[in-house]
Amino acid sequence: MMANPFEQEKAVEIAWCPGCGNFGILRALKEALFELGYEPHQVVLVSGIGQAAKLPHYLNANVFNGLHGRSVPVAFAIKTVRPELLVVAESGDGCMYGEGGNHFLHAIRRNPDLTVIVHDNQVYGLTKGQASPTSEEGFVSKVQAMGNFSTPFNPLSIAIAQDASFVARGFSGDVEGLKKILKEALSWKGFALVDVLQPCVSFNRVNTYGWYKERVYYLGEDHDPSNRLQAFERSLEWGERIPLGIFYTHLRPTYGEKLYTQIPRSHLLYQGMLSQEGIAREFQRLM
Ligand SMILES: Cc1ncc(C[n+]2csc(CCOP(=O)(O)OP(=O)(O)O)c2C)c(N)n1
Ligand code: SF4
Repeated sequence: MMANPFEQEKAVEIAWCPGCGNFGILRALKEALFELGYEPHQVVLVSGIGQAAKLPHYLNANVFNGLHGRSVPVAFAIKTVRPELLVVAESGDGCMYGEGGNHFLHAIRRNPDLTVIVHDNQVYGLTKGQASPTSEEGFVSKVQAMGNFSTPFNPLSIAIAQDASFVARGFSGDVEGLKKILKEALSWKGFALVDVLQPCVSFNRVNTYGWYKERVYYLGEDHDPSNRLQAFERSLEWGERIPLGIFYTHLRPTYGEKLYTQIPRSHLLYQGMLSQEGIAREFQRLM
């Protein structure tokens, strides 16, 4: 069997704690990219800051690791000027929904052709355990010592309400199931969100592998992802039972498709100006 080109040739020391849910996401993503037939040079992974944001360091592909919360706008820009690349924005729930929350909302509206993978461990892992936007009410941390009193952000409901093109949830404790969802998301044309339940074994002692395994189930044949109200209803389900799978899909024109009907790709902005000399020349002309 052919070796997976996304595996790194030289082993890199992985900074995650043993047993961290991030390992399952890394494996599912590497296998999904390989099974879809991508080559590393065709793929760009963009992340922000946090434990989750280290993922692109651990596989063989193009990487941009930038500011906290800024993976989506950077990925959006890359996809706009290089639409032939597969662009994935990924980060933790804090990075994507907290620091990057405004970018997340507005990207959904514009529908760029991106896959957005969120490692949702319901905690700030890198900074050692503060409550994140998705932490449950009552979650106790060193900062929220008497329990978190904020209502958790529901990324799926928000994305469906905003008519995101593809909305799914996976669980990093089921790598095969997650890989299947990722393959659908990576093949989707438009903004594809995959929120991944990712146990943080060091700082979240509530939402553990066991806690999830007792609760998660996959949406069945009776779920129709084109039915927005049904998808919204399922997205509100949390507690005794937690649904996984593809909640909502709505194929609609992407940002790139709309942009290139207004500005052909042959325009200066998207050709000569992409070189440093071209940008300098155009700048001089406009001054
Ligand atoms: C603008 C800004 N605010 C705060 C920080 C400090 N900081 C670094 S990582 C982090 C939390 C990361 O949590 P999350 O995105 O959930 O990822 P995880 O580490 O849990 O994977 C914070 C608050 C920062 N680097 N930049
Ligand atoms: S602190 Fe949590 S999220 Fe970070 S590597 Fe350890 S287990 Fe994973």
